[in-house]
Amino acid sequence: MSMAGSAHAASTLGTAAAAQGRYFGTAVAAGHLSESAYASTLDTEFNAVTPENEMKWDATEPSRNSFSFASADQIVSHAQSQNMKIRGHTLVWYSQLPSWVGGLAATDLQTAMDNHITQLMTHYKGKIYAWDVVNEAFQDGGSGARRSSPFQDKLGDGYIEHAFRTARAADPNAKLCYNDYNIDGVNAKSTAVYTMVKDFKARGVPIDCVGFQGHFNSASPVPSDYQANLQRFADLGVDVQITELDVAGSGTAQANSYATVVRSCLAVSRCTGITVWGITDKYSWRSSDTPLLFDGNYAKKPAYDAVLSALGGSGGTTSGGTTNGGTTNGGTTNGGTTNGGTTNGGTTDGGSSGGTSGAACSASFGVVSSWAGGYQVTVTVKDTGTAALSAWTAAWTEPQGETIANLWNAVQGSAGGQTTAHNAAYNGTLAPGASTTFGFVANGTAPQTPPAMTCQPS
Ligand code: 9MR
Repeated sequence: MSMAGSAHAASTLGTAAAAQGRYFGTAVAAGHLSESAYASTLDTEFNAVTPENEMKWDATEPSRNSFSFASADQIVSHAQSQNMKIRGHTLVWYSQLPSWVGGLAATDLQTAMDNHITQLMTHYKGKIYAWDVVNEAFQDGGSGARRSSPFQDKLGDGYIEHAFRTARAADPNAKLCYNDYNIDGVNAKSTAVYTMVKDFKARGVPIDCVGFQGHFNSASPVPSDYQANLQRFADLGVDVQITELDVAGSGTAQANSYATVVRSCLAVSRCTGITVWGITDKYSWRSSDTPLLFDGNYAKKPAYDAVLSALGGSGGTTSGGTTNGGTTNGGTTNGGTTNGGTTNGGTTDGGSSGGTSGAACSASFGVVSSWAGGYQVTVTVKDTGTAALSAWTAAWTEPQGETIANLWNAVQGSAGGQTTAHNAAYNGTLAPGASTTFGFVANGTAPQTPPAMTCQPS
């Protein structure tokens, strides 16, 4: 594709995040969608949504086996019409739980929990990017213990993994997340969650992601080990997402906290996206803290500019910022799991294709999307030998003058004047014939002919 003029950075949160292979979402309340400023800010700036309350148990199954989806459906169809990702929030949570659930005896409670998960996930099957399967199951403070709830108290620790297994069966294509607050830094609570996720991964319990809510204020600021904490979870082989971000405050301090969160997410290749917990301060769950990116009149705050700039975009309040800067990828990409929309691609085998004796692999390059000044690539690495691989390194030559802005699901390096990508801790192992992917965003022009890529099984 040709694009006249100089390269423009993306000028909305969603397009800027997409250029980094991420989504930028917001919590949405169905009741506000009819307000034009609310809907237009949503549609212009964001490319993902989370229903703020409409998918919770009290909203969707107020009495047993009687499901009401109207409000959540409204958000889902709005999001779909705008090509937005949808996070499902939430299936199993101690709060906003109708009293009939707490009144059930253990066996019946298990049946009701399974039914609730299955009914919701079936109703929205194929439409949800990620579900918060279990929310806030751990206690605050230093104990690392599970929080008391009807589920915990009657079903025991095993209810969480049971919920995840039930969820996987109901919609195998949705990412399954555990979501919590006060787990943003390394602390006793986050370590308890970490230990659970590690155990799930070791035992094959299906879990794909951890949601870090990110409700910050002066008593609970963005921790200094925020990025390191996200990374330690990512290193377990799960995606991480910032799911309910808001920062009490105003001005530069608030802006800097937001920027730190965005930069930390971008620095962690498996951090697939950020969701703020509302659009405008006037509808925030803690409105008096003015914690969001738009004020009560939908004016962009300094925090908005800081986020856009940290995402690599430009054109916030200072420069008008209403044009789209030539971005063409419409915000449908995401880090590490991109598929579809490949405009060109090619494979160059490191060995030869199909069943080379011993260890061998290939790397194939596919452009997922491109915009003025940048493009996103997914590389598929395949074990083309007869032996299993425990590591791989892909190598290619970046076109002169181009740089990689961000690379995920592999570790970037260089050797012999080429760019290299070595497997991450969690995707080095490949059986013969199996493949995995990594991705990157480059500053430059998407090549018409894919560059030659080599792959070494080490
Ligand atoms: O923002 C939500 C607010 O409108 C509800 O009244 C509240 C009730 O519990 O839940 C808020 O959302 C919560 C989210 O579902 C889970 N993490 C904490 C959020 C803020 O309380």
